[in-house]
Amino acid sequence: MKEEILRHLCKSLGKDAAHSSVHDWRVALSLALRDRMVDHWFRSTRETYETRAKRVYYLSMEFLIGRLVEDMAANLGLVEEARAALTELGQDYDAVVLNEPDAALGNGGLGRLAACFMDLLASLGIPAYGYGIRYEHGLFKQDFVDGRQVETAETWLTQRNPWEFERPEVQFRIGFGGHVDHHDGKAYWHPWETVLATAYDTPVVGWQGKWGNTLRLWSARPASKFDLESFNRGDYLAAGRSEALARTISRVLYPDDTTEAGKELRLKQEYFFTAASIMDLLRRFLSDHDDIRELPQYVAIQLNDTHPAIAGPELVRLMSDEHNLPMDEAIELARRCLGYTNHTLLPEALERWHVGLLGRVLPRHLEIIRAIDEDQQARHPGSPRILEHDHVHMGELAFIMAHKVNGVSALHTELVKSTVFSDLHRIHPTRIVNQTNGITPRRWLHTCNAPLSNLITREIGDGWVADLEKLKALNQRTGDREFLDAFSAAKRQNKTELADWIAQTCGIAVDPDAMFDVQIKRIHEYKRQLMNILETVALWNEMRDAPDAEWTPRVKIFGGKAAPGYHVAKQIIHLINDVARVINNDPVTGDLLKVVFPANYNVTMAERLIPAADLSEQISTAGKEASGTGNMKFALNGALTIGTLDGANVEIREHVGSENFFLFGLTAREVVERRHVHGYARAAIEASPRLSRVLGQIADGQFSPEDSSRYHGLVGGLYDHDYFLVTCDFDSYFDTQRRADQVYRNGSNWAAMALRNTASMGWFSSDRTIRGYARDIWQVDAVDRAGLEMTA
Ligand code: OX2
Repeated sequence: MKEEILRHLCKSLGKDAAHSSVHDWRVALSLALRDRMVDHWFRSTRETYETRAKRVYYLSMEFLIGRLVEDMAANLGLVEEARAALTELGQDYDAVVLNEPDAALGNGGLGRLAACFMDLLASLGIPAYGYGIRYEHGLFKQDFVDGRQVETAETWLTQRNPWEFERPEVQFRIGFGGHVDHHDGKAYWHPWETVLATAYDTPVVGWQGKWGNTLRLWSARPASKFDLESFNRGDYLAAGRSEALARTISRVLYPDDTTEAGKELRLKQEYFFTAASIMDLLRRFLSDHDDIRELPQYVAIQLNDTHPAIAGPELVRLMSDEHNLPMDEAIELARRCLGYTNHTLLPEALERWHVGLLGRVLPRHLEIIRAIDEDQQARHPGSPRILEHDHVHMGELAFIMAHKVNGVSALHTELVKSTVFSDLHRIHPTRIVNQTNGITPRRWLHTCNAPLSNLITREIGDGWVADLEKLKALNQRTGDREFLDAFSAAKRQNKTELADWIAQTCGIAVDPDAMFDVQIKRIHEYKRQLMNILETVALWNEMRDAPDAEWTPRVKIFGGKAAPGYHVAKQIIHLINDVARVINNDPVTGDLLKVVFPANYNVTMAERLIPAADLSEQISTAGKEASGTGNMKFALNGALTIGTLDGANVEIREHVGSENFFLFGLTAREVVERRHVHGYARAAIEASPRLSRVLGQIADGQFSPEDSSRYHGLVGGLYDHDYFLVTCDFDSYFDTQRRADQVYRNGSNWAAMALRNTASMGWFSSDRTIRGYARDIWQVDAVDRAGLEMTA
């Protein structure tokens, strides 16, 4: 390893060890690790070709990968070797690992799920490609200026990305606009604008390095040659115009995960990567098969939400316009290949394109969408339409073009059936299936939490890393004093490290013995960070009223970004920072209560915070969080959840036992009913002196003395249209927090409950999830290539 690192430093980077920076060492180490992956990768590809195995194609606008060095080293079993090599070379391994920028090609849960799935597809030996966009700028960087969120461009690609292989030879022409000619019963699309999609491949090797898949990300390039004539005339702008236009397409990730955004450019991005992926997979299929009718036997395409839903019409276009299949046959064949995962019920996140826009950008696809709509009507008269009120409904399109549609938790799946797709569900009663999300235990316990991971391995061996259900054995230790102490000590160590980091990055001293209460996720009204900060103020009030009472010291930790155009979410961020400033400087409460909000939450920060959390905040309005995956990561790392009956919380509670979960709040059904009660929010506020007091303080400017009216709108909004029922759940949330305080004060009981959480999380491994997709949707075999035991 040492020699390989030195060789890369010298031969690949052209650097002399004596004059190399930590960046150079990191790139050299990454290249050395990548070398070790390549053999597995080639072998896997060869085997897939030889056995003509069915391949899975996972199409996603987002892959929230984070850092890769540790992940790759861990999967290859090379962490110790890499550490030793760098140490011998006089380098600090941890600093080298920390030098890597996060690949933030995603907004949140949806993108991180895609990244966890890539790990599992490789670990289970399922031949698969992840397809997405190689954004030049991933999710924006967040700073706080006077408590306000300020966004700047993220620049992960200004440094060399050592993991990828550029494939300039893999290129597809992607058209936009123009017109369609019809003659002799055939359609000919003449696009007005064309860009090239070029591939960049990152090998993804699974646990123990036995199988390798590919993450293929597309970058846009100009299709026309550089305009030398303009350049020679001195018109440099004109010379570079087509290049600039093309590049825009893969330049930025939309910083928006739940609202419709970006219109034309976003539609072009979606078509760009989807079309390139479909063309690529068809080319691969046809290199080995003659009859396109066999496609569904060899190809499963999963649509990660509706963003790639244009895959249906694109497949139909290629099969009918270029391979001369009749349209109805093409539709049926495409359907047998496609699966669609729905990740949200929020109406603003269900994509709809105006027919004017879609017809302008993709004229042939609009015709095909009409044909699909008619085909559906002919087969199922009265079916919901794809085209309605001058809009193309991408959810309906994805549903109709998929042979299976899945929700991401049991509750969410039932709501998909009974709300957004109720009519389609009646027509296609077997199409909707549930696949509750999962997380990769490699990254989210084994790699990110060494103290706990080592303790578990000492106790039950290391089989749990490949088969998380083995953690069940820990249930026998919940009465074992010595083991519980060791379990608590591991948590304490993580908390101490986090406290040091908080002191360094935020300048706030926190006590590792206080309860670390963490809410990290995108800032959104439905996720109710607002309720959390209101509860913080209420607690602060009561501590100040009786500072000598028996309190459980708390550190409230927040992390998350707001979409730049989402005004209310940005106000919530501002409020949290304003409240933090006041509380953190209050000598009366001192160490009893601190509020910490480190800027620029990302995967790396999650890996730091989750192992150190005591309490996991999963407090969304019931019925709104499709699943959540952070909730699983916390419980696996021995945090107790305070949460509503929403998304996967429901299943987590079933697995860990209701006595080991702090439940509060209205159910999804009660939420819907409550909204029908006239003036429900005002009534709830008036019935709660505690909440009224807090809202009064915020509205009066107690936390924003420099601008006392800053939160009038936010507070007024709660009185008038508290759609997410912060006011209605507030008291029950507050009381449940106090129950958590009490249990925490009795440390041993808390530790036993936390251990039950860790021990019961096996089911939430994405092993189980991917096996479910493989069996119920893709019809592919999960081969036990990585030595994993079959659990499904
Ligand atoms: C998220 C959902 O909000 C979250 O509940 C879920 O766990 C995650 O997807 C993975 O399934 N954008 N992000 C999501 O949905 C959309 C749309």
